Amino acid sequence: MPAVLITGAQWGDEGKGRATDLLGSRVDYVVKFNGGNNAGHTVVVGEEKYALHLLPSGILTPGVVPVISNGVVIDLEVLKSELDALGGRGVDVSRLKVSANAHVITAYHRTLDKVTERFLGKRQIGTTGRGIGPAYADKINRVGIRIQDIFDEGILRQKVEAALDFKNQVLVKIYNRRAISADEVVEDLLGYREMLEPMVCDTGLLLHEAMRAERTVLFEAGQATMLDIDHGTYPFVTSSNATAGGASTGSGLPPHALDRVISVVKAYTTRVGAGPFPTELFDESGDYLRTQGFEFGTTTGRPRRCGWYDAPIARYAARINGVTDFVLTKLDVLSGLERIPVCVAYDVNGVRHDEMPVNQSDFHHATPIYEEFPGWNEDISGARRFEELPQNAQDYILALEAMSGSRISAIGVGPEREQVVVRH
Ligand code: 2SA
Ligand code: GDP
Ligand code: MG
Repeated sequence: MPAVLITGAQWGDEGKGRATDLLGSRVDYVVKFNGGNNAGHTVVVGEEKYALHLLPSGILTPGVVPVISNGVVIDLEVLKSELDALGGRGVDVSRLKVSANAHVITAYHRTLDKVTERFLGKRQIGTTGRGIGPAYADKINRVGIRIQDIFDEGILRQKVEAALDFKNQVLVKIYNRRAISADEVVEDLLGYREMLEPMVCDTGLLLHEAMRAERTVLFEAGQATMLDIDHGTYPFVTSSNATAGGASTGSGLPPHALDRVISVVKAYTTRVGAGPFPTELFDESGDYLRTQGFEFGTTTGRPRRCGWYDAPIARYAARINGVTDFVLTKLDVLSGLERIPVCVAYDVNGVRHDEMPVNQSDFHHATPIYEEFPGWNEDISGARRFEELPQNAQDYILALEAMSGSRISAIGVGPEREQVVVRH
């Protein structure tokens, strides 16, 4: 398996960090190609729990080369503190490579993210407040600052001044905030030169050479299909491509490089932030999933919205990403439920939709059509083979597999490394 992608099928937090870690010992490079420190990927290794934001989860596996490629937006303060924290816990972080073409998140992006959300009031997206959207907006607007600019002070100053020109007018005149000083931003960025020096390179070339040498490259997406800027529930999305296509533009490897596309899907559904969510539960079942599954944001600590499994969403993810395998996580969280509803289609104003409606307001008004499956009471966290799962759990998995558009190759039965049932 020379190049493999892992992405989320739903609205994030499906357990991508955990799935990446599962493959860790079989890969040579792990590439983060989109997003930034809005992500929160949790990996549990024995007694140790790691919450990774900007760094790819592969950094935890000895020998793996972690790569932050061109599609990522980097908050250098966060990069430094994550590296220091991991280093302090004995993780070797010296192999990290960072693309010279990745864009940086600066103080003004963080400020703009927060003030814009406040300004939107009831219409807010519910962002993580990390400056992600404003940094990508600058990239697309061609006023972004790239990692390579930090190594040329003259260019850096020019670019920061150009980027702040308009923003300061908006901050002062519209948001009634103080203007941001270009000098302060430049000084701050220059302060990271020494840290960056040994890591920065042409990661596109690095990965190209890795592929030629038949090394295994794993792409780890931040966020998920339904949060993708093009294919998600726009505008309630993040500002990057979290789907398979993003791995190519976000890394510089050609689209045909991918051999296997793994989509991580939770045995139920969660979402943080605003936006449509047809199977969302507002009753005690939702509280049950939140409590049993400990559904709180890894980055912000926000309670996640919870609902039942949505098969049209899984089918959509299978189609958009070209999924070859699903990893179904958190099956153990469903233990103890008498009946488990699964959304098989939607009703939109009396019309049945078997696929995700293309029209966003239809999706906002979609009512799930449920099929119910009998639950199980057994503790399944010790199961390691499919046959060791209770019959009803096996039937639930097979039913999801039949309606989700690809095979389910592994099943998470607990957060720890070995708590998994591998089928293929
Ligand atoms: P942003 O900050 O601009 O990317 O926010 C835009 C939308 O994307 C959602 N988003 C996420 N959804 C799930 N998990 C994410 N990572 C953290 C986690 C989130 C947290 O692992 O739990 O801690 O709150 C993530 N990052 C972005 C976000 O909620 C907005 O809907
Ligand atoms: P990511 O953003 O997709 O990497 O997911 P997060 O780390 O934000 O959230 C997933 C959470 O579920 C983490 O706390 C994981 O430790 C946990 N987790 C992953 N797989 C399983 C599983 O199979 N069972 C249980 N109970 N927890 C899991
Ligand atoms: Mg997460």
